[in-house]
Amino acid sequence: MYRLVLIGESGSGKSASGNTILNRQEFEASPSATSVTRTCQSGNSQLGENGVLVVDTPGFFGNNLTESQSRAEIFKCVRLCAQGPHAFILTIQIGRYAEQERRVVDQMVSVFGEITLKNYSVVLFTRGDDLEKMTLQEYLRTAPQELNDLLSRCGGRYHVFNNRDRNNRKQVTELLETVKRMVNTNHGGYYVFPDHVIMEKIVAGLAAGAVVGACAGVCPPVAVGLVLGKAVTVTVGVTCAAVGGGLGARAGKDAASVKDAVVKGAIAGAIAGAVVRQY
Ligand SMILES: Nc1nc2c(ncn2[C@@H]2O[C@H](COP(=O)(O)OP(=O)(O)OP(=O)(O)O)[C@@H](O)[C@H]2O)c(=O)[nH]1
Ligand SMILES: [Mg+2]
Repeated sequence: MYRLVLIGESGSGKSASGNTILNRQEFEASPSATSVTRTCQSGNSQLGENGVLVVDTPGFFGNNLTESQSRAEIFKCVRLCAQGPHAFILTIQIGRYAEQERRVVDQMVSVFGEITLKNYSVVLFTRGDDLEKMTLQEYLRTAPQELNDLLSRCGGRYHVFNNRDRNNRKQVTELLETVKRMVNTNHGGYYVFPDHVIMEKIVAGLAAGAVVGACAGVCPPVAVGLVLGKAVTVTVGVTCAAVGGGLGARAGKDAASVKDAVVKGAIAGAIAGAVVRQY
């Protein structure tokens, strides 16, 4: 089963395109000024020889989530794709390529790396009906160079959907053909987070968890020990650091960023310290 993640600016037609691919009203799509999709959702269908799983995501921008919440949602959606997605479908409205769209691409590269564009992305233009008599090629000749550069960065893979014409199944088959070719080129591979990104978050979570865990576990007993004139062993501190570090590393692995990993690690450490010193 091919696993596809729809990514794009809020209102660019991700949910509508997901519905066109699945040929049913799986995701809510509407002409709202604010973001419609708030959390990642998925739906699948036995399309073609392989079947597809489509993951719809909240818009990177133009939603009411903070950047960190957006990133966390995006990470979650990649995890909805089992081991990782075969393709990122980057939706862009016909007639638009401005600051917002550029930022989506920059953000995508900063979260997933340039390799995502090169090996795992297909640009999907939506509102194909707005082309009227124009072909996509003619439209691209009038489009900004930067948009054409983006298509090159995505290995020249792009398609157009008219989501008002869901019965046009040819547009879907053509998109899936491109996905299939790309997956074959990748020898069946799919996108996985680079190890170093995960490692950085694990280390950040571990360090924060260990330090905060040790402090939370040791500081109150030290204070109490001073008051009561009792000696305090380092065992409590070491145990708290170990448990806090372990929990911090686990929390860090799933965090949206290194900064988030530090916060989550610290919280895990504080809880570990508080619990461990009870025993
Ligand atoms: N005419 C036309 N309208 C479209 C097309 N694709 C999407 N729309 C409309 O554009 C609006 C926004 O589409 P959505 O699919 O909700 O956009 P989204 O990217 O999921 O938006 P968020 O969930 O807010 O991030 C809806 O009213 C869609 O019906 C298209 O190909 N043609
Ligand atoms: Mg949506």
